[in-house]
Amino acid sequence: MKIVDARVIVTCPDRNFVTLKIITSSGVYGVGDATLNGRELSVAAYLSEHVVPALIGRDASRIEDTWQYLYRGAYWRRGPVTMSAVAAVDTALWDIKGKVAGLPVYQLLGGRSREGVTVYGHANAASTDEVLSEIADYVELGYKAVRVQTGVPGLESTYGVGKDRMFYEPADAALPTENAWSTAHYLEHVPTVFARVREEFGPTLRLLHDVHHRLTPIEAARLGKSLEPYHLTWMEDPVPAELQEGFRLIRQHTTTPIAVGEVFNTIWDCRQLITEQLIDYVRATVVHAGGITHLRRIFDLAALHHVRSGSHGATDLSPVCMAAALHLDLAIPNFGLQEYMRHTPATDAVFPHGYHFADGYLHPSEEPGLGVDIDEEEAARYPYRPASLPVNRLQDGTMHDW
Ligand code: GCO
Ligand code: MG
Repeated sequence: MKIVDARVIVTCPDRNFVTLKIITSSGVYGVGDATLNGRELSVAAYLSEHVVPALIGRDASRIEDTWQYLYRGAYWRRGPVTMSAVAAVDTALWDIKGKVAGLPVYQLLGGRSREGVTVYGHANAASTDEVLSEIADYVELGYKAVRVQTGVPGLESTYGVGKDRMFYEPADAALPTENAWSTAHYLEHVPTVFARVREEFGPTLRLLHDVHHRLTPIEAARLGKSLEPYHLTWMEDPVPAELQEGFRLIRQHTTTPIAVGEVFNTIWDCRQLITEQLIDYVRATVVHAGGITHLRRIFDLAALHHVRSGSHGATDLSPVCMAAALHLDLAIPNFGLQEYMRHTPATDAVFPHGYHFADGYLHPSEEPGLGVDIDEEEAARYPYRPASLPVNRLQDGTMHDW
């Protein structure tokens, strides 16, 4: 079964997505997500200029060998553009393998290790009062875990606060919008929010918070300590993760669990964090970390060191990535939690899928393969629109991490 064609499909049903569709000589095809928020066309070009020509004529059943060819075979390897392209090929080949075998992909990964995949939703609001009512909506829908973000008094705009109730899309303009940031205001405010949330919802609802790389290790240590009474499931991305040993300092000071990794692309990006047990959850994803093959390798390393999975699942990861993530989440022994932001109806129509939400859990499709497709006619109705993620400045104008 040879690869006879591969198409890169860019579409914007409310936001941009890049999808790779690989077609084989037997007529069976597979899909893979290649979306990199705000940098979509760079992955599309990497795929169509450098990867697709090398795929034609290859044996579609050789997933590992194709992965090694695209990773080791590229002198300029790693990085988000390259690894999202490799991921798309890998995911599409797993989809094909499942379809040929007549089995859902999780069966090829060893079968289910649990009954469903616990997911968390996003409660984002300008004020604490509003966020409490959003959390109540999620609880009503059956969610067992909620990420909580609010505006910070004294700051006009804050990361994670959507314009729309129950939906949030950070890539909000063709060129980056600018947000303002004050660590002092933020550190004072966040513990007051979680105190109210625990008071209102009691001790068992799982709560999470995303710091979005904005603190230094000692500031993050202070935040972690001040959140200890509210026993969060995790404090996410407390500091930029380039300096992995920086996490030792946070660890020495707080028992608040730490989740990191949505911007990681390879096992090398998280090796030290995992092997030194500096984090509790690794948030790498199928699309940005080299596909099912490589993410499985990361999770296996994590399992040896008491680190669980907590994959990124924002709306910029397409339903194709979400479908793939769910198969892996269901199979691995060290699953932790899966982010699930819910796509819009237009996105769902472009990507028909069989996974579904029930009572706080997502369940992958039982169809052979990934159980997700792309409707190319529907996709063609939504041409690409440039959209960028914001940038962040301190109140004196200094550029800060977003
Ligand atoms: C999350 C993320 C998102 C990112 C977005 C960037 O935890 O879901 O931090 O909110 O900002 O996915 O593309
Ligand atoms: Mg995040």
